[in-house]
Amino acid sequence: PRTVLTFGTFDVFHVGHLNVIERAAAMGDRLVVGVSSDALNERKKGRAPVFPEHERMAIVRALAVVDEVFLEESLEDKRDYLVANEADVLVMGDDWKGRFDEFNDVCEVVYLPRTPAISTTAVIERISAR
Ligand code: C2G
Repeated sequence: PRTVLTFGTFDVFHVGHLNVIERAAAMGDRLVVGVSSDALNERKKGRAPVFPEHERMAIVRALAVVDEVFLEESLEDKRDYLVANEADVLVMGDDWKGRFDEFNDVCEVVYLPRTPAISTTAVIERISAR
């Protein structure tokens, strides 16, 4: 079976997240999703996600196309995550274009176009403007 791996924070889950996950699933037989931990987000973005990691993982795990979910605790461990999950393909949105090309030796690396005009930040702004 062809295993696809994708990563993300998936905070305030929206249709842009769904689109990338569904397209990733369509590229193989088994989809594994690494959900970024709260601590990783705090280090990377200087703030915690709106929803805590166990809630973000529960939402992603409940999607029909998702087979397995794990907590992504460090960006530096990406190679280990790919190998441990026996990934054949790494799929990311094209905001990450080129950033994971170094993993081409362990799997295929594919960047999919982002869904336009939606983001967690835009959703938060829309809600605060009400
Ligand atoms: N995404 C998308 N279209 C949008 C918004 C997001 O296709 N309008 C995709 C991103 O490109 C990414 C996935 O949805 O592939 C998750 O996005 P984020 O939750 O913003 O993930 P990020 O914080 O970039 O975490 O190891 C990498 C990190 O875990 C990625």
